[in-house]
Amino acid sequence: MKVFVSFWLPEAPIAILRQKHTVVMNEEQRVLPQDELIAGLADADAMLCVGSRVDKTVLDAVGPKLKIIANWGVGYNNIDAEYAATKGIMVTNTPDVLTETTADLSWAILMAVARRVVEADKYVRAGDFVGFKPFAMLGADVWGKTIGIIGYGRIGQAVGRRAKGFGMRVLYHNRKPVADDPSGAEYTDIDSLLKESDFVSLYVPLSDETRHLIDAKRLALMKPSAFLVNISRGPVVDEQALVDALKAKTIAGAALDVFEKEPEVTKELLTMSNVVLTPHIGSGSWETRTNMAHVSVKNIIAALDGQTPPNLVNKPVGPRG
Ligand code: 8YV
Repeated sequence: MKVFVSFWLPEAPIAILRQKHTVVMNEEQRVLPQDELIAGLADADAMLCVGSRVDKTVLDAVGPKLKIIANWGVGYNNIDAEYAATKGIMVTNTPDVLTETTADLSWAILMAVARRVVEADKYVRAGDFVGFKPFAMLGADVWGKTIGIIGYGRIGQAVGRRAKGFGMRVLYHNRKPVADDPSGAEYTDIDSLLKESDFVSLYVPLSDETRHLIDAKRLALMKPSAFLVNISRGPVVDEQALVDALKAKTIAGAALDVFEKEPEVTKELLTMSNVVLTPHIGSGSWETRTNMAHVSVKNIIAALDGQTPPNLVNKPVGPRG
């Protein structure tokens, strides 16, 4: 059967697909425009979706054989999974494999903004380090502070576990309190979390409910000494409201791996030294991004063998193709 892969992926997982199926892969390092995506899907039985937007228009145009869209990523807001279900198309994602790697980057950018690592690196490279200055380039302590984690799923909890190593108090907000949570994290409402935390860190999926969850009103609840970390999805934060809060110094800084209009970044952020910016690399280690492809491949093979794929996220109506 034909599997369409929308962006180049490493050979090891793709070789497994090739043992049973014909793989047609976009070999270029570019996200395909909609017309090329539709053309690639015309006679495909499966799609391995890497960063492509699969909306109603694409789903209305796909060929009759398409059974599964295996998203390479845990977040699948790029795919209209509910609409796909009405057409009998399965949608899967890649949970678990990327949890720890994403939690690591979250800490990397949190520490970087608190301790001014990026600024300090620039300072040394510019030749400005001409003598030790005890009170230059000072940052904020991380250890012993309070971190507020919004979205306490797999990644949020992995971040919470790491916080314990820094002797921090961990607050979290989630749709529901997590049962049997061994970490000692405290469940709180979102506004109390914003008021009490020194670091506010976001791990919610993007939905109508979470779009602009962090808006001007909520930013205003944060302490002037607090930092915001976003590694979830850009539109969870009202980026202009964040710029305004940073300019007004009502918060101390931000570390962002995702952006509201990605890959566009609000210009003012680029000039702010109390902001650390990374290009959506939360899961970005070679091992993890390869393992994500292995998970997508497993889901496709199961679906094409007539089984329920392990990471199904929608409820397709009846079989297809
Ligand atoms: C992916 C991610 O790289 O898994 C996710 O949700 O954000 C990343 O790991 C991204 O989704 C690819 O578009």
